[in-house]
Amino acid sequence: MSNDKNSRAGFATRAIHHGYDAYAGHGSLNPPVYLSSTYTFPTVEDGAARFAGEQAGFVYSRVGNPTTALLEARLAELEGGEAALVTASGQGATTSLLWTLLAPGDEIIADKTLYGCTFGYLNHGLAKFGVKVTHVDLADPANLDAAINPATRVVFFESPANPNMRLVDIAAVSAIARRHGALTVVDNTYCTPYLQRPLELGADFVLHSATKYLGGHGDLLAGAIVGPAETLTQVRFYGLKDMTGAVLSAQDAFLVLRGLKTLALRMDRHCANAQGVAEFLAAHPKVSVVHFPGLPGFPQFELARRQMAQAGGMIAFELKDGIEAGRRFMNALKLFTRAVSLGDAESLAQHPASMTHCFYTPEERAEHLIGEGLVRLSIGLEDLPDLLADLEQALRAA
Ligand code: 4LM
Repeated sequence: MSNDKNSRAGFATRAIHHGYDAYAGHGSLNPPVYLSSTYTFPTVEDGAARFAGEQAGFVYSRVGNPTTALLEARLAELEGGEAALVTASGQGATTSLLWTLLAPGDEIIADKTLYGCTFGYLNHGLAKFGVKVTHVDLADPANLDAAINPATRVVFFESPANPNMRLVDIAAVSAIARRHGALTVVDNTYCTPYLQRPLELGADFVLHSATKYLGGHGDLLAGAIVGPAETLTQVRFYGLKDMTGAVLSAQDAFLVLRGLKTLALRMDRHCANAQGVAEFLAAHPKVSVVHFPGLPGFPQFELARRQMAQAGGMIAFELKDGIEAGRRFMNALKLFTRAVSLGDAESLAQHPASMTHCFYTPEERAEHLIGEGLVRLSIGLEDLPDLLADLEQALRAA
């Protein structure tokens, strides 16, 4: 299928076909996995021309590989971006991009709530190298207007935020950042491009932990950055090649490509199951609060409807009897698996304050709106009645 046809096709079709022409090779239905670290040059002059960027072709897999290049083309297409760059993990995507965009003396304004290791990298990594890190509650775009200044080079956030599900109005925040000459970076891991496309709303870069929904099976680590081709070339040759070396293997790129084939199907099921679980929890007498964008009582319900195609597969909630009840509940689960990560076929439960967000101090968690009693669920692909039965028995034990 040619790329011309693909660009007019629907999301699922492009997730399965974009960028690959089986007839151009041996007719292999699946793309080949190029297990090669290095590439041969017909002559020394050809090698020099490839290194100089004057001749198309690969030189070394730390800067490019045909299998990872196919995944990059497909992700750029799905996010509606000019180009993409894949990395060995989501963390590798964040660090490779920000090491490239920021220099000492610059400021990054990040949302209050971020995945724990992103918070760690900003505050214990970037901050050590002369980059000013300022956290602002971006749920209200007016806060950005008040904080942004000539030193602000990057505005960074997740929507929904991990783990408390707060949303950021991507269009409003990107417009303010652009007006002040700052770049907007959105971590779109929770949504995937099937549910939300930040570049179409005005963001400059999208990040992913492809470990999660894009891979979809809990069997790999991967990351991706999507954005303007020129800057991503700089990220490839500086942030990735020199600074982090966080290069994705061809084998794992193949697995992400395989995951993408079922992304639309899986997301529909994750979302339907999560809606059912969220409604069940919201009606349960032992539950004090459910954070899920698909509930009419969610404080940013209208923004969710505007910005997300569906409410996603992630839920956070708290029990009326607090953190100890939350522990009893989690230990009583039989079908839900106690594990971090998200976006897998299996439903997962974890306690952010002691797991994914233990890199914040207790004071920082309070300041950054991460409740000590919060329980996070990644709703999988099982049968909804089985999930509800497990939650019911675990809540009885809580
Ligand atoms: C977790 N998350 O939450 P790698 N961005 C977001 C994430 O949730 C994560 C990363 C980046 C979890 C991992 C244990 C919004 C990770 C980092 O893990 O480096 O692929 O992605 O449970």
